[in-house]
Amino acid sequence: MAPAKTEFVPHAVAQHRPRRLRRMAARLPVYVANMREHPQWLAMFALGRFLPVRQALWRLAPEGASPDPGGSMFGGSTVPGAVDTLRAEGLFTGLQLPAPVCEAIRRFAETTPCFANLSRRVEFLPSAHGDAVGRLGRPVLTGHYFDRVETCPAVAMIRGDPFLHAAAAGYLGGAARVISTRLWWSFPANSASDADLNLASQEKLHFDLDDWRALKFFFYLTPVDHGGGPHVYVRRTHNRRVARHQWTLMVGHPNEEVLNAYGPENMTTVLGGAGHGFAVDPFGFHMGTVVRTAPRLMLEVGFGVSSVLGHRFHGEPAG
Ligand SMILES: O=C(O)CCC(=O)C(=O)O
Repeated sequence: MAPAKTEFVPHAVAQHRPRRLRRMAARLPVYVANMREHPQWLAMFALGRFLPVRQALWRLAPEGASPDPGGSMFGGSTVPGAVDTLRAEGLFTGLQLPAPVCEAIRRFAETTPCFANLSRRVEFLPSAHGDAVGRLGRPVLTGHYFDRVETCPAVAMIRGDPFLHAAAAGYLGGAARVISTRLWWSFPANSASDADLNLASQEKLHFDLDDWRALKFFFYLTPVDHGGGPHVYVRRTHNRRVARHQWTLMVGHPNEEVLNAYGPENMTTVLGGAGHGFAVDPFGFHMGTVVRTAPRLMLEVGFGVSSVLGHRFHGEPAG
């Protein structure tokens, strides 16, 4: 199994209020679309950031059965162990994809065009990243597959894996269901602007408000070291929240402010070889980081508890 190292890395990217407002403005079309399609989303978006509300709903959640499932591709981890770690830390590392499954997704991604910077305007093969930058005229930090991921059988196998479903039911309760499947590249970028970083969710600590309760499984399909754009998670922030991070419309907050509030010792950088998987409660503060070396290929399988909220199932923003 590829070792998952966790360690503290300082991130001193200061954010200022006008930038935060710009970030919010950039997300506005998605918020409006969510509200139109699913008016219930507004209640979750407005109230889901308040810890007492979340905790009350958590207490009311139906128990989920979480026996250790047979037939999983993930040996070596027990469901109760994963659920206990998630409850305590908000982060569980230590899953490993079988090499052929990891290879199959990587081959799919290398031979299927992806879309630049979350927009369908420019599509390109990952080997032609430089060409995409030229066509777009600005840095291309990410390449998403959106619904094209549905044509990759190995992704469907992971999404259906009994371990993921049992761990999600154990953590979220009986209503747990898949609410997202995303596959994307993060590419090296030396001159990314603040707006580029915001769009790519890189270098900016934030929490997600996808559902009243949610859980995301991430898998690195390429090896990720310090230069490879590792995921960063601030442990225990899934159930701790200072008032300032509840009484605000912002989901992103300056990195230094978050570290001061919750302790730099809780900031964890997830490193791992190809196939390394981990689970996070995305209400905890987290972020991607800029890739400095080789492109990172990442798979996300997200679980939530509501069937009626406006989920962007493949990560595509509202048009
Ligand atoms: O790219 C990553 O590691 C993190 C992605 C992220 O922040 C998110 O899914 O909200």
